[in-house]
Amino acid sequence: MTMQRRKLGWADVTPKALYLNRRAFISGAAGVAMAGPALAGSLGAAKSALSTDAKPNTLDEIMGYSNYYEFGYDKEDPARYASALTIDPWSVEVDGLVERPGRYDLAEILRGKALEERIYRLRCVEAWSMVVPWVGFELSAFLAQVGVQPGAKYVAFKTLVRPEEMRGQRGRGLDWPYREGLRLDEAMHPLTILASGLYDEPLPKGNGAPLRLVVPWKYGFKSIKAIVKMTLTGSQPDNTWRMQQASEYGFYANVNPGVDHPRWSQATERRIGAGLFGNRQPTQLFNGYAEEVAGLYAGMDLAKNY
Ligand SMILES: Nc1nc2c(c(=O)[nH]1)N[C@H]1C(S)=C(S)[C@@H](COP(=O)(O)O)O[C@H]1N2
Ligand SMILES: [Mo]
Repeated sequence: MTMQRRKLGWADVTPKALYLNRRAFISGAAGVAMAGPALAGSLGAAKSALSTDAKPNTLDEIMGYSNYYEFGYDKEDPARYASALTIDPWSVEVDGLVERPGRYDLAEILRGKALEERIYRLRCVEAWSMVVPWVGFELSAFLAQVGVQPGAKYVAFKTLVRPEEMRGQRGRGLDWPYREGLRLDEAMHPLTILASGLYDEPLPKGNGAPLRLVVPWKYGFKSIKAIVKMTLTGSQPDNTWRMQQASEYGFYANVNPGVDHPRWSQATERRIGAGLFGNRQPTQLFNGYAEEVAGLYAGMDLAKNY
């Protein structure tokens, strides 16, 4: 994005799965691939009608081409370096306009939540895309657990800061912690999930373990990883890429083929893993979820509120 220091090259076009030490970031994934239904997966997530029927990218494609600046700027960095992260114990601090503020440990957050497989399209603002079979639960279920007060209009999220384990945080880089936010109605939408799994296994560290946001109709940067804090607030929170370059990255970040990034077109996208040629496809308004979410933005100027 803004921080990118080089032009797109072959490294961007060819996911470097062969470079990756799969054992470093996947536990048991090979078993999933080979075992078939009887042994597949460990989470037993229910299928969801909200999943796309598009074919998911492979685990290697998903893990081998990723943005997670806490581990570096390169697409391969999360797969190379995220194994250094400790994710147990983990808790999320919840404050602001909530009935039950406090520190919720991961077990408390997951307790009683029906895990579902949500196969979603993911569209990065950089104009590449994937299809990802996440496992998670609706953010609205967690918001019900903490109790949203009437004055709350937004949810703000923060990622862990731990430079000892997140090598990308040692230099200057972004203004840590990575921050994101949603309007409350966006946060409550059934498509918006907290993901704790991928391919029916616990979420890999490089994908934002143990808990990340997924908002499939928005550019990928909204889907914040490794969440440690949520704040319910009355005013629009900061978000990292908007703070970095507000003329290029907004708060809403709804996928929109008709609103170009100042430096590139958003009309088409490159599907990771689709091969080198003929792999550009038209970008869909709201990433194909217009039927579900367009109503949230009725009357809004989408070019102004990018
Ligand atoms: N904490 C944190 N969350 C993050 C990012 C990041 O750098 N740090 N990158 C974002 C961007 S730009 C994208 S495209 C998605 C990528 O998610 P994926 O690894 O599942 O493809 O994560 C988003 N969430
Ligand atoms: Mo992105």
